[in-house]
Amino acid sequence: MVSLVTRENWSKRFGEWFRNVLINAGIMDYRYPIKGCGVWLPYGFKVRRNILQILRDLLDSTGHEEALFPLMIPETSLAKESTHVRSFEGECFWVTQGGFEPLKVKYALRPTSETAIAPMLKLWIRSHADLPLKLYQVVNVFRYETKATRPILRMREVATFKEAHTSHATFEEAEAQVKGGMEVYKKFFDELGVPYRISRRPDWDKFAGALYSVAFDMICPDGRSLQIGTVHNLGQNFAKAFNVTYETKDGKQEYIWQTCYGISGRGIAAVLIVHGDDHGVVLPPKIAPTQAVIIPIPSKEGEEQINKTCKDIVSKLKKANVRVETDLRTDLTPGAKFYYWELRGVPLRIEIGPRDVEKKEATIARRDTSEKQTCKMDELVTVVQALAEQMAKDMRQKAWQWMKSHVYRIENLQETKKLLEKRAGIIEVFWCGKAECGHELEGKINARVLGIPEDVKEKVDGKCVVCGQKAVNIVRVALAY
Ligand code: A5A
Ligand code: ZN
Repeated sequence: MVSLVTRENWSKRFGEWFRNVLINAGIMDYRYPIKGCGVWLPYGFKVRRNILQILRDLLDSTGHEEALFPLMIPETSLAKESTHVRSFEGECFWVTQGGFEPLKVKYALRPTSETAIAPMLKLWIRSHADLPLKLYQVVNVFRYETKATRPILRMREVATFKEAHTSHATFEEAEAQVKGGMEVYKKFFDELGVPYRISRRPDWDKFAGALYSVAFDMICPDGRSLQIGTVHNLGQNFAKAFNVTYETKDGKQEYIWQTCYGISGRGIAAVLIVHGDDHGVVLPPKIAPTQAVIIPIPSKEGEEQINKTCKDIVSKLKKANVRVETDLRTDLTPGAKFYYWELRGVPLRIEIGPRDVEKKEATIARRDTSEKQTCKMDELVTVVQALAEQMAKDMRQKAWQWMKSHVYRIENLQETKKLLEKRAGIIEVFWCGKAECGHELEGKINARVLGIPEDVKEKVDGKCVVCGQKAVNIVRVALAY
């Protein structure tokens, strides 16, 4: 057991908190003998599965279909789109040998799958009737990250990578799909109570091969931003590189228009990070593998009665589809059990002691607020369900409030720099829109341009913080992970 970071100020030592909580709560063991690879532990795997289910449901219900493409991409395919290959070739793990035999064409372990999919689209798409085609897969991708790797947040084997790839007949349809992808991601993060800002990345930071990229960023407890999802309009770049065309209604050949959007394990990490506290993770009830844990408070006389009561409660809650478990371990004190389940973020704890049995009551504690209440045994199911719902709402609201209090609108560079040094969060400044000013801005404040707001549209009336000329945009900056 690795010790948790001190209970005060975990936000200042967030990296350490995160690493420790992952292993202590049984989510990921990062001690695998390859840098940037980790093991999803059984409990973490259950959380992961529940979170992915939300994403799958959202995609399935909006016309996407799940598929599975091969892990390896021949270099000849990867190299077809020139911007894409330039950005990714240095980030690939390459397979160069089969057994002892050198391969004639080396294979990349997919860093992302545009170039695995495009040659197949060419076989499948013939006419406008085949469009739109909206596919997604949940796979592992590999990126030879040179920045410091971090568990889940920056992996070399990104073990959880949901990528959607869509093909359309027109630019307008692809544009609409970009909005559609953003809607899916908004719903996904809202369901998890993860607050975000959506920004259109500057041209110099867009996905390699895209017309433009839109990103969801969250703010970590240490004030740094973390990109948790991206939506890209690929235009016809890959279609042209792979010669993927379709026959239009009036019999002409036209290149397809494409979009893609991805969420990685960071989407899971985000939940752990925004809701976590000094005691461990706090899971929204919807994704908690165990939603309520029953802990008997032992007493010599009443033991039989207590165990019977626990069993009754379990069967009642199970009937109501609550994922419930009783902790009957005899080698742990109730206090040690509280600690154990708190660390793992179980939303509700139900304590049953002799007094509760006597009074036909149960004591329920909420993980997020530590509030305790008693309720009549015959109202338990209703109370548990209501508490779970309330908890999800409160967690979402608290997280959004925290994030909003870490977004600033500032009109000069000095103050922006000062705030960033204090790791205050995301700063919005006025920008003339010129790339030179953008780069200069990044240099001067030693931070990253996240891009222009895609979520809030407002009239811009101000001066560029770099050159002083009339601003055309608000631009967001932050210390970014
Ligand atoms: N094909 C598109 C969707 C794509 O690959 N986009 S992306 O490069 O932006 O990756 C999608 C998301 O994966 C990013 O927004 C980021 O949140 C996450 N991601 C990227 N590299 C990662 C890494 N090394 N470890 C964990 N997550 C990563
Ligand atoms: Zn300027």
